[in-house]
Amino acid sequence: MDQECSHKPRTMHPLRRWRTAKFPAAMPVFCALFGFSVVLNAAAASPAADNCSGVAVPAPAAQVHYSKLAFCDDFNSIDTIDTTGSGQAGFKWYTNRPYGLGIVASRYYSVSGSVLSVTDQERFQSNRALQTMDPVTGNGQTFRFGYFEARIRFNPRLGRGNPGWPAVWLTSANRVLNPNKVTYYAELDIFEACPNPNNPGTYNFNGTVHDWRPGQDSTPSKANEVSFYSNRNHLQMTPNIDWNTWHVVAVLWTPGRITWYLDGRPLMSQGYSGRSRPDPLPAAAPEAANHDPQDAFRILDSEGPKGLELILGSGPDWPLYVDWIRVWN
Ligand SMILES: [Ca+2]
Repeated sequence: MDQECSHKPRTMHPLRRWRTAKFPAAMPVFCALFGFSVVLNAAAASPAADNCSGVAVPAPAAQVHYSKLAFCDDFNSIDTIDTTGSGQAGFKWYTNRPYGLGIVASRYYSVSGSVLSVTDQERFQSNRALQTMDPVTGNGQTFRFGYFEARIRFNPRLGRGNPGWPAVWLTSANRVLNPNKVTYYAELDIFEACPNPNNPGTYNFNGTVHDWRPGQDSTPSKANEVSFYSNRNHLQMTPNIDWNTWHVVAVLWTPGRITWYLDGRPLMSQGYSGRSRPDPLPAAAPEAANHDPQDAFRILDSEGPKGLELILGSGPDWPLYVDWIRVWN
């Protein structure tokens, strides 16, 4: 199921423990330069260019009455980013990262022409550059349910051999704030660029929900290892999509159901419930084989008091460009 995406390094990395949050062991997820800054600075001041106010509720959100714009960044200023890693309240994005990753240096992200660019440092760490919650202070915004949408683009040619990949995703705030205590948590990947092995240079749409649990192995070295379930239809072939042009990737998350969208078109959906098995059934990592999938993914809805934080990231020297990002609930 997952072998279509085989970008993942095969060797075990010393930082794997925290990386499992993004690089599931058995899920080789895998899966431009903006030259108008002067013009767009002016454009950004006009109401027509404001992608955070007066915006019509997108249809998938309207259908479930998620009509409140709970979060939005049009990236007209760097001021929404906590560039110093202060952790103070009032920012939309935080640069201090959890799991000992430290602060992402400012050269790995920028805002220009109403567009955010994010990469990762040369020694790849994670597809995690900016997040909506500071991992130390807990300040910032987190989410439970909603319609999450981001207008993005990236240059597929830069992905060759790259250890990372453009990613728009959410993970447990509880886990981030208490990494040594929380071993059962959820991750919801809105979009990950997954290379198409049959057509190098093209990227597929990878959207996944993870149910992370303590491993079954009781040996000390694996005591904290997590198992996971992932929906079986997480990878959607999008060979004709030119990722150099803008596309809107999105997820609608309602209690018991997640549906992924590309440019307003539903791609796939995952249902879950405590009363019946998830539909479709989850795929399991080998170490998760003994878990009963009946309750898989329910952790998503019952995640701690804060829910999930939203994260943007990519690989080294492989910018993910984000025009805007919104959350409706
Ligand atoms: Ca913008």
